[in-house]
Amino acid sequence: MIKQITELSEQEYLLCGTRACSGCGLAIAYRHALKALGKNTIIVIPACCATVLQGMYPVSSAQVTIVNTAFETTASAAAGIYAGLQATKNKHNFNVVGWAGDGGTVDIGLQALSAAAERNDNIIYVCYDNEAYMNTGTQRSGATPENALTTTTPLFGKQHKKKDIIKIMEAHNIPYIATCSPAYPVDLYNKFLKAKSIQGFKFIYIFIPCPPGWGFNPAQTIKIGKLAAECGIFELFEIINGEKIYNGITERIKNNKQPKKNPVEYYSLQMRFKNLSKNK
Ligand SMILES: Cc1ncc(C[n+]2csc(CCOP(=O)(O)OP(=O)(O)O)c2C)c(N)n1
Ligand code: SF4
Ligand SMILES: [Mg+2]
Repeated sequence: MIKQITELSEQEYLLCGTRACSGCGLAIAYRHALKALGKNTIIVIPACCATVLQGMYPVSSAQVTIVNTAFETTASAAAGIYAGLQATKNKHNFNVVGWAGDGGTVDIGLQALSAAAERNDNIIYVCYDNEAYMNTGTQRSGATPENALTTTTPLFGKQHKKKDIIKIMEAHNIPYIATCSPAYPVDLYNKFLKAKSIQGFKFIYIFIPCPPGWGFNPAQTIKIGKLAAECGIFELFEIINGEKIYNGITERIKNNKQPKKNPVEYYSLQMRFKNLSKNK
């Protein structure tokens, strides 16, 4: 575990020149997660921005083994790869990681995810949540928040509440659940390190600010990520064998060491909430 960002390894597994948009929160999170996971890692990625980010064969910005899989199969493909490594007595102690977007997790990949969690397969499953189907043009997903404008909710914003994937995963009684954000890279790095050391199914949720999809200036990715935590829209925590522990800024807010911010600034910096009035 590290205490500050200067302790991060200089070894990069995500090289410069990814195909992500400027200011992409996913690229920042992926870079730090890969530093924690290290070279002996196999990442299973379905159709999503992470596929685009890594580039097209034979060129790749990611320096670990990547298996691209069909949209609904992230967890089953990762579980199968882990089983294959075991069956062939592979000695490299690979971390097998499923890395999917919110659409690929809370909607289309949910069945395979639930099955792998129920079997307690020894993999890490990452849901990076940019709160819409971004790769195909910002369509609304189950994880899109209420009132957000998307290309499929263009007039009044989404009329339904955000699906709570953490509660769904909690119900599977898995050994480790954690939430993190590219705005808090040390916390993110440490949570991936911890997940590596735990046997069984690990679920990591990453809250990903997305400049083009949310409609904000790419220079403000970290600011938006911090504001989300500072006003309690996104919370940092771990659930270890059913016990919930708040971390960082969320722990300070919960224990009244720091006041929760008014969410008006968070909403007003994003075009997707331009329909909201300050009172709603
Ligand atoms: C079965 C299937 N349906 C639809 C698609 C088209 N598709 C590719 S990526 C994508 C959006 C993925 O959204 P999400 O999982 O949230 O990841 P993001 O693009 O936001 O990173 C869609 C709909 C597909 N590839 N396969
Ligand atoms: S659409 Fe959003 S999540 Fe996807 S690459 Fe661009 S900034 Fe990143
Ligand atoms: Mg998405």
